[in-house]
Amino acid sequence: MTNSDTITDQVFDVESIRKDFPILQTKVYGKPLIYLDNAATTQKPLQVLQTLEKYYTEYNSNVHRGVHLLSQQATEAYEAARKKIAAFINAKHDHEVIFTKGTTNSINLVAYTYGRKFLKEGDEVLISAMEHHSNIVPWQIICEEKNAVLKVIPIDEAGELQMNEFDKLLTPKVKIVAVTYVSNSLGTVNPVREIIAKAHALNIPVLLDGAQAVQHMPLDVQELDVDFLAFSGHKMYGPTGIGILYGKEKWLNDMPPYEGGGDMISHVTFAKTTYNELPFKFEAGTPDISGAIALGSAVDYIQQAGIHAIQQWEEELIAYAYDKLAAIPSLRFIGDARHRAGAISFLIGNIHPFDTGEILDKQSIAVRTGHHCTQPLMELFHIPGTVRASFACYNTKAEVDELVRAIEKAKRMLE
Ligand code: C6P
Repeated sequence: MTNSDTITDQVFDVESIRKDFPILQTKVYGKPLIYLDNAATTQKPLQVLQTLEKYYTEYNSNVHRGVHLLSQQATEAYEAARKKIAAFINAKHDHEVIFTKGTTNSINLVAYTYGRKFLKEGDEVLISAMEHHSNIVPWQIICEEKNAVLKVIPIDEAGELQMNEFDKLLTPKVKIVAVTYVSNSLGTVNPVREIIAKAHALNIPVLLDGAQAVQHMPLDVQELDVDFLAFSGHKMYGPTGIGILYGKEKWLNDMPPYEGGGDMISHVTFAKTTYNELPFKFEAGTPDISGAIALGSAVDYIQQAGIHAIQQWEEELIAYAYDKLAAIPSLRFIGDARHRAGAISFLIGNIHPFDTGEILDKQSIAVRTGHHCTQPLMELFHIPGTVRASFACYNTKAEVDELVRAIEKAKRMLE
């Protein structure tokens, strides 16, 4: 089954999903935890935790190295996880899926290797005003090194990309477009199909930051025809320390290696080294073996729940939350895009987001406050940060009601 399969009859039973996440039974300050910081990292289901435990208790061993049984088992499980992830995003080849440490690491890999090979003085890299620092800073570093220019697609008040400005900025000088699929701060879902089609019309590759997309909606890299996709395991019910770079075979073959070391070589002499084939060329050193295998379990978990069913449930939940939050006097949303997913950002009157966050915390509600690693975006809105509630498949409408009640209490205390 791939992501693009339409599942119309899958029932989403949030109460039974919740039973899979032991941490949701935790009490914070004596009250049940309400976890609404899922854009930062999601909680992990038992299935993922058990995979980690099984690996370390039953077949912990290094991959691609030993002839002994345990090493073979570890290698098989590691490569099976790659296959699952390739199927999940519908990659044409398994070797287009590179295990990395996470989204940040994946984007740095592309910035350094693609950038080193293809950027020249005066070339441009096009990003957007709503990027996470992880999709700004690596490009700044390589642009500085290459005397290339970083250009930024502006956004409007609603937090949507100004596509007419994108059209003007997209010239043959641009050597790569790197944009987020879903904004972690605003929840905006960007028109990535249009961006990719327009960039490809000029033979410009596109990197999508999928950190806030893959856990919320079906994503098919062949259908999108995207050149690179970066995402993190820990935001999609998997462990921290593991992530994915998908890249089209053609680009990955053309790019030089990122890090040198074990596993990424074909043959080493002091005079010259030849490199391993894909995907190993980009996986130097002992990888996060348990993390990769457990990410495979997280993908199984999402597939079993059904990504379409998850999307449908989260859309219903977010629409419910918007309606309820909109009814709170003096609450204003930061970002009001027509197409949104995952996160809702807001401010209450003149109350500093940290103060709201602290009072919510004392009522056992975990939200994130601050700039969310999107400082340039916060500057555009002339705000120090936002309060952000971000959702996962295990959240409920009752939790949204609790959030609303807690915000009203915060208002009474602070306004
Ligand atoms: N955003 C948030 O609370 P890493 O840290 O490498 O797993 O992911 C970085 C990253 C890149 N792009 C986007 C769109 C992201 O949202 C993130 C992580 C978290 O919003 C932590 S700052």
